[in-house]
Amino acid sequence: MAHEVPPLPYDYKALEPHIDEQTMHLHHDKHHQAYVNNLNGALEKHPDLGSKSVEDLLRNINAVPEDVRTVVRNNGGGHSNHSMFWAIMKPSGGGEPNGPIADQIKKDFGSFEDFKKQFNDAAAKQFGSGWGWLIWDGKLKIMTTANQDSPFMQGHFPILGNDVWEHAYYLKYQNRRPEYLAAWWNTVNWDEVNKRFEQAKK
Ligand code: MN3
Repeated sequence: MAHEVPPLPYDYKALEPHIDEQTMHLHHDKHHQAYVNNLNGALEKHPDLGSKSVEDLLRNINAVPEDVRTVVRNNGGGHSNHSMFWAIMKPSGGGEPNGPIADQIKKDFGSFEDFKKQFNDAAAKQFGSGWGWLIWDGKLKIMTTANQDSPFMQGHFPILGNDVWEHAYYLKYQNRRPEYLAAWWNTVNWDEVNKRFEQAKK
Protein backbone atom coordinates (compact mmCIF):
# COMPACT_ATOMS: atom_id res chain seq x y z
CA MET A 1 0.00 0.00 0.00
CA ALA A 2 1.40 3.34 -1.04
CA HIS A 3 2.17 6.05 1.50
CA GLU A 4 0.04 9.21 1.33
CA VAL A 5 0.31 12.81 2.46
CA PRO A 6 -2.25 13.30 5.25
CA PRO A 7 -4.68 16.12 4.49
CA LEU A 8 -3.97 19.33 6.38
CA PRO A 9 -6.26 19.26 9.47
CA TYR A 10 -7.06 23.01 9.10
CA ASP A 11 -7.22 25.63 6.38
CA TYR A 12 -4.02 26.69 4.62
CA LYS A 13 -4.40 30.21 5.94
CA ALA A 14 -5.38 29.13 9.46
CA LEU A 15 -1.89 29.60 10.91
CA GLU A 16 -1.60 33.21 9.72
CA PRO A 17 0.03 35.52 10.64
CA HIS A 18 2.67 33.14 12.02
CA ILE A 19 2.88 30.90 8.94
CA ASP A 20 1.52 32.32 5.70
CA GLU A 21 -0.91 30.62 3.35
CA GLN A 22 1.49 30.39 0.40
CA THR A 23 4.17 28.72 2.51
CA MET A 24 1.62 26.19 3.76
CA HIS A 25 0.53 25.34 0.18
CA LEU A 26 4.09 24.88 -1.05
CA HIS A 27 5.22 23.08 2.07
CA HIS A 28 2.33 20.64 2.35
CA ASP A 29 1.27 20.17 -1.30
CA LYS A 30 4.68 20.27 -2.98
CA HIS A 31 7.48 19.48 -0.54
CA HIS A 32 5.69 16.83 1.52
CA GLN A 33 4.13 15.32 -1.62
CA ALA A 34 7.58 15.02 -3.21
CA TYR A 35 8.91 13.11 -0.17
CA VAL A 36 5.98 10.71 -0.38
CA ASN A 37 6.36 10.22 -4.14
CA ASN A 38 10.08 9.50 -3.79
CA LEU A 39 9.48 7.12 -0.88
CA ASN A 40 6.84 5.19 -2.81
CA GLY A 41 9.11 5.05 -5.85
CA ALA A 42 11.89 3.49 -3.79
CA LEU A 43 9.58 0.98 -2.09
CA GLU A 44 8.23 -0.24 -5.43
CA LYS A 45 11.60 -1.96 -5.87
CA HIS A 46 11.10 -3.81 -2.58
CA PRO A 47 7.46 -4.90 -2.29
CA ASP A 48 8.28 -6.75 0.96
CA LEU A 49 8.76 -3.35 2.66
CA GLY A 50 5.38 -2.10 1.47
CA SER A 51 3.48 -3.21 4.57
CA LYS A 52 5.81 -1.46 7.05
CA SER A 53 4.94 1.90 8.57
CA VAL A 54 7.31 4.71 7.75
CA GLU A 55 8.27 4.86 11.45
CA ASP A 56 9.22 1.16 11.40
CA LEU A 57 11.36 1.73 8.31
CA LEU A 58 13.15 4.61 10.05
CA ARG A 59 13.62 2.73 13.35
CA ASN A 60 15.41 0.01 11.39
CA ILE A 61 16.94 2.11 8.66
CA ASN A 62 20.04 -0.10 8.49
CA ALA A 63 17.83 -3.08 7.61
CA VAL A 64 16.53 -1.25 4.51
CA PRO A 65 18.29 -2.60 1.38
CA GLU A 66 21.30 -0.53 0.49
CA ASP A 67 20.11 0.41 -3.00
CA VAL A 68 17.20 2.43 -1.56
CA ARG A 69 18.44 3.18 1.98
CA THR A 70 19.43 6.81 1.35
CA VAL A 71 16.20 7.53 -0.52
CA VAL A 72 14.15 5.99 2.31
CA ARG A 73 16.18 7.85 4.93
CA ASN A 74 15.68 11.24 3.28
CA ASN A 75 12.15 10.83 1.98
CA GLY A 76 10.73 8.51 4.64
CA GLY A 77 12.21 10.92 7.17
CA GLY A 78 10.61 13.81 5.30
CA HIS A 79 7.24 12.03 5.27
CA SER A 80 7.30 11.15 8.98
CA ASN A 81 8.63 14.54 10.10
CA HIS A 82 6.05 16.53 8.16
CA SER A 83 3.13 14.29 9.16
CA MET A 84 4.02 15.08 12.78
CA PHE A 85 4.54 18.76 11.98
CA TRP A 86 1.02 19.41 10.57
CA ALA A 87 -0.54 17.56 13.50
CA ILE A 88 1.22 19.44 16.30
CA MET A 89 0.06 22.83 15.00
CA LYS A 90 -3.43 24.34 15.04
CA PRO A 91 -5.17 27.66 14.53
CA SER A 92 -5.11 29.83 17.66
CA GLY A 93 -2.60 27.45 19.19
CA GLY A 94 0.31 28.22 21.44
CA GLY A 95 0.17 29.76 24.86
CA GLU A 96 1.43 27.96 27.93
CA PRO A 97 1.55 24.17 27.68
CA ASN A 98 -1.00 22.22 29.71
CA GLY A 99 -1.27 18.72 31.16
CA PRO A 100 1.57 16.27 31.79
CA ILE A 101 3.93 17.84 29.24
CA ALA A 102 3.70 21.17 31.10
CA ASP A 103 4.73 19.50 34.38
CA GLN A 104 7.57 17.59 32.73
CA ILE A 105 8.91 20.69 30.97
CA LYS A 106 8.96 22.48 34.31
CA LYS A 107 10.74 19.54 35.92
CA ASP A 108 13.40 19.10 33.20
CA PHE A 109 13.98 22.70 32.07
CA GLY A 110 12.93 24.83 35.06
CA SER A 111 10.24 26.75 33.19
CA PHE A 112 8.50 26.91 29.82
CA GLU A 113 10.41 30.11 29.05
CA ASP A 114 13.75 28.40 29.70
CA PHE A 115 12.73 25.43 27.57
CA LYS A 116 11.68 27.64 24.66
CA LYS A 117 14.91 29.60 24.88
CA GLN A 118 17.04 26.43 24.78
CA PHE A 119 14.96 24.92 21.97
CA ASN A 120 15.07 28.07 19.83
CA ASP A 121 18.78 28.44 20.45
CA ALA A 122 19.50 24.86 19.33
CA ALA A 123 17.24 25.18 16.26
CA ALA A 124 18.75 28.54 15.29
CA LYS A 125 22.23 27.01 15.43
CA GLN A 126 21.37 23.96 13.29
CA PHE A 127 23.60 24.69 10.28
CA GLY A 128 21.79 24.47 6.97
CA SER A 129 18.64 22.39 6.75
CA GLY A 130 17.25 20.31 9.56
CA TRP A 131 14.92 20.08 12.53
CA GLY A 132 14.79 20.96 16.21
CA TRP A 133 13.23 18.28 18.43
CA LEU A 134 11.88 17.53 21.85
CA ILE A 135 12.35 13.86 22.66
CA TRP A 136 11.90 11.53 25.65
CA ASP A 137 14.97 9.73 26.95
CA GLY A 138 13.96 9.07 30.55
CA LYS A 139 13.68 12.83 30.72
CA LEU A 140 12.82 15.46 28.14
CA LYS A 141 15.74 16.40 25.92
CA ILE A 142 16.29 18.81 23.06
CA MET A 143 18.11 17.57 19.98
CA THR A 144 18.59 18.63 16.37
CA THR A 145 18.96 16.59 13.20
CA ALA A 146 20.32 17.50 9.78
CA ASN A 147 18.31 17.23 6.57
CA GLN A 148 15.26 14.98 7.10
CA ASP A 149 16.87 12.68 9.65
CA SER A 150 14.36 11.55 12.24
CA PRO A 151 14.79 10.91 15.98
CA PHE A 152 13.30 7.47 15.23
CA MET A 153 16.61 6.59 13.52
CA GLN A 154 18.33 7.08 16.89
CA GLY A 155 15.67 5.18 18.83
CA HIS A 156 13.88 8.29 20.08
CA PHE A 157 10.23 9.24 19.74
CA PRO A 158 9.73 12.82 18.49
CA ILE A 159 7.27 14.55 20.83
CA LEU A 160 7.50 17.91 19.11
CA GLY A 161 9.63 19.23 16.27
CA ASN A 162 10.10 22.39 14.26
CA ASP A 163 11.22 22.47 10.66
CA VAL A 164 14.15 24.84 10.07
CA TRP A 165 14.56 24.18 6.35
CA GLU A 166 14.36 27.52 4.55
CA HIS A 167 11.24 26.29 2.72
CA ALA A 168 9.43 26.42 6.09
CA TYR A 169 9.90 30.16 6.57
CA TYR A 170 11.77 31.95 3.79
CA LEU A 171 8.79 33.53 1.96
CA LYS A 172 7.67 35.37 5.08
CA TYR A 173 10.78 35.64 7.24
CA GLN A 174 13.57 35.49 4.62
CA ASN A 175 16.85 34.90 6.48
CA ARG A 176 15.38 35.71 9.92
CA ARG A 177 15.16 32.16 11.26
CA PRO A 178 15.08 33.26 14.95
CA GLU A 179 11.98 35.39 14.20
CA TYR A 180 10.24 32.37 12.69
CA LEU A 181 11.27 30.18 15.62
CA ALA A 182 9.82 32.70 18.09
CA ALA A 183 6.54 33.05 16.16
CA TRP A 184 6.09 29.29 15.65
CA TRP A 185 5.21 28.71 19.32
CA ASN A 186 1.92 30.54 18.64
CA THR A 187 0.83 27.59 16.50
CA VAL A 188 1.57 24.68 18.85
CA ASN A 189 -1.27 22.26 19.60
CA TRP A 190 -0.45 21.24 23.17
CA ASP A 191 -3.23 18.62 23.31
CA GLU A 192 -1.58 16.79 20.43
CA VAL A 193 1.86 17.22 22.02
CA ASN A 194 0.47 15.63 25.22
CA LYS A 195 -0.78 12.65 23.18
CA ARG A 196 2.65 12.23 21.65
CA PHE A 197 4.28 12.53 25.09
CA GLU A 198 2.11 9.58 26.23
CA GLN A 199 3.21 7.53 23.19
CA ALA A 200 6.85 8.46 23.74
CA LYS A 201 6.84 7.04 27.28
CA LYS A 202 5.50 3.63 26.13
MN1 MN3 B 1 9.70 21.01 5.51
